[in-house]
Amino acid sequence: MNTPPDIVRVAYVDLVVTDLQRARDWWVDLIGFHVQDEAPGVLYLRGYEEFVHHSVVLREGPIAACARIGFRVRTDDCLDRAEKFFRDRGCAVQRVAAGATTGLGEAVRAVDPLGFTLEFVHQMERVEPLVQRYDLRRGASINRLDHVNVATPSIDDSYEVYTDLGFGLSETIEDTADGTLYATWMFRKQTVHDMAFTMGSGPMLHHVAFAVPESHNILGLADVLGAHDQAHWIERGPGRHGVSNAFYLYLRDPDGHRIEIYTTDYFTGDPDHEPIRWDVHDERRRDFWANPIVPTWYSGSVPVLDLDGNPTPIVEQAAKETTAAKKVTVGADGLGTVVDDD
Ligand code: 4SX
Ligand code: FE2
Repeated sequence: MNTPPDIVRVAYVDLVVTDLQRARDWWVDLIGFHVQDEAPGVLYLRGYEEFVHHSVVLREGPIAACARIGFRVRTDDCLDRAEKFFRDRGCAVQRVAAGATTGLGEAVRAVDPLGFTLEFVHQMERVEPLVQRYDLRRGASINRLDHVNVATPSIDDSYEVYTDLGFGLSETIEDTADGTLYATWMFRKQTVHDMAFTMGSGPMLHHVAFAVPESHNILGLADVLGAHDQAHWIERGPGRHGVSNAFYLYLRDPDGHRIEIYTTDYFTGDPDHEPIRWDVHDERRRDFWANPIVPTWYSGSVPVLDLDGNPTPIVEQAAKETTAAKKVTVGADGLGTVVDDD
């Protein structure tokens, strides 16, 4: 087996939106992203704790979709390693010249065995630090891209591929009785995750999560959305996750892209770090206060594009976490109740 590329972190997403002005009003004015750069039909955004050109590209196009998920690699050699890693697995691979995306050096694009288009890059343009520009922060006070969560019908396959790519496992949701894996959280940087895999029809993008300084930034955003009569953008939360222990809020943008505002998970960098395994019947797994999860959160995801920019066909999901979980629910009072399957 060849050496995989040394991935530093998930670094950016390239998303298609159907109305760029509408997306700008939402992402920049309401949620609080910083506009680093723009050109006709495209917007480059970052958070206030990011020192490189962008963590989000929004491009205007015909359907809401995820064009690719970007990873920063440690050295230029890692581009060859990425190319070989995916070619050896029979995946479609493309080399892209520096500057193909503003702010990025030479890149390797590959469709992983699950159907997700990934991009690997070493060189990213460094830009002016904004960490202490408190005068510019607004909305949720976005700091940085934290992770990308994708929906796929085979969590087992994603676990295998991303383990080979050098990812560690921080947490799982599984049926401890029959061994079915419903979700995994996997990391390269020393947090709970860079990538999470959620059982669902796929390949599809489930959400993109951004770290903010503290839980009060999340509560503050929810209050501001309420005050502007814009609370309908909230899909789930605010709440405390079981998995990851992070404080969270999920929003859907005007195109249906799901954004998570996320803060204060934990360090995973010790060499003997061990995964935390949640049983799928534990109602605290996704919301530690056992608040019910809205059904749209499990189903709504957006298509991903292949290397030619065409939507990738979707395969139906294999098993339903919600159905498994409904057999026994544990209320906020800690008492278990039996509920019918849906
Ligand atoms: O819903 S979960 O508590 O399982 C969860 C979902 C934990 C961490 C995340 O980032 C997430 O999106
Ligand atoms: Fe998340």
